[in-house]
Amino acid sequence: MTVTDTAEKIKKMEIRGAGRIARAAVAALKDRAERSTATDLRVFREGMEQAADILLSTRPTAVSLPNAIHLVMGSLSDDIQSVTEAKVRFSAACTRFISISGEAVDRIGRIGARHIRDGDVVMTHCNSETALACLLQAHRNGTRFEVVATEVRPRNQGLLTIRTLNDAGIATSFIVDSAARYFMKEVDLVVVGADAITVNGAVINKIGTSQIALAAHESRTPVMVAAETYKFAPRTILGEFIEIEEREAAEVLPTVTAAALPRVRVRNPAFDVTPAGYIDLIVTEQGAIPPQMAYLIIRDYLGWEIGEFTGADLTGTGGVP
Ligand code: RI2
Repeated sequence: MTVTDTAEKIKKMEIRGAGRIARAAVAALKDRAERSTATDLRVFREGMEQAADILLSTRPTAVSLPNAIHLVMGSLSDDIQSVTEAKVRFSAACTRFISISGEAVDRIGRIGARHIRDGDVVMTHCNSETALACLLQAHRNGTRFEVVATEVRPRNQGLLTIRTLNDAGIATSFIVDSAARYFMKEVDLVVVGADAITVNGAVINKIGTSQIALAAHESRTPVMVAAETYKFAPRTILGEFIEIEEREAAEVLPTVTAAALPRVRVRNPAFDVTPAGYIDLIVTEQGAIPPQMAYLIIRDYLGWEIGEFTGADLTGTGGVP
C-alpha cells in the first residue's frame, strides 16, 4: 500500500492498534523506497524523509509509530554510496522491523500467559493484540479463565476483542465501560496494552484505562500491561510530554444532535495516562519489569541514549546545550 493510502487509513483508524500502525507505516515506507525512481542519493533521501513525515503526522500518541520510523530511517546512514545500496539497506531494515515486532508480540504472549492462573477472571480494555496474545497463549496452555471485556466507547474496539475471544473459545462477559468498577470485585487481573510508556513508567493507553487501573488499585487487583519495547518513549527522558490525541466530536455524538446543542462542547480524548503507581507489571519481549524500570528499557533495549539527542533543544530557548 502507498504511503498516502496508509496514512489515510491510519488517520481514519481503519488501520489501528499501536503495533499494527507501526508495522503498516514501515511497510508503506518500504514500498515507497522500492518504487522510488530517484537516481540521486540526496533526492532519494529527501523523498523518504517526506514520506516519513506524512506518516508521522497521522496520529500523535502511539510512540510505536515514531520509534519504528526512526529505526528504519536510521538505516539510511551517511556511509551509503548509491541509491541501490540505500534501497537494499532500507528494505532489509523494514523487513527486520516487521518480523521482530511480530515475534515480540508472540514472546510477550508467552511471558504474559504465565501470570494468568486457573480460575482467574481477567479484565481487558480496548483491543490490544499484545494483551490478547497473553490471553490466547494462556488459553492454548490449557489455563481455564474468564474474561471481562469492555465496550470501549466511542469506537467500540471491544467488539473486535470479544470476536477474537469468542472464536478462541474463551468465556467472555461484555460490559459497558462504566460498569468496570462494578465488576472489579470479581476480577483477579487486569491486562491491557499500551500506546506509549514514559520514562517514569506511566502508561498511555485507550481512554478509560486509568479509571480501570484506579478501580483495580482500590480493590488490590493487579494490573499488567503488555507492551513491546518500542512503545517506550525515549523523548520523555527530556521531559517531553506525550500528546494525547483528541478526535472529532462526531465519533461521540451525531453531528445533527450536536448542532442542536450549540452550548455543548463534545470532548473526545482517545487516550489517558495511568501513573506507574497503579501498574504492577509491564510485560515486554525482553521480560516482565516493574514500571519503575522503564528507563532501563529505553537505554538498554531501544538503543536510544541521551547522546542521540545531541543537537536537540534541551534549553527551551532554541539553543543547543
Ligand atoms: P496493540 C490502541 O489504540 C489501544 O489503545 C490499544 O490498547 C493500543 O493501541 C495497543 O495496541 P487505538 O489505535 O499494539 O485503538 O497492543 O486508538 O495492538
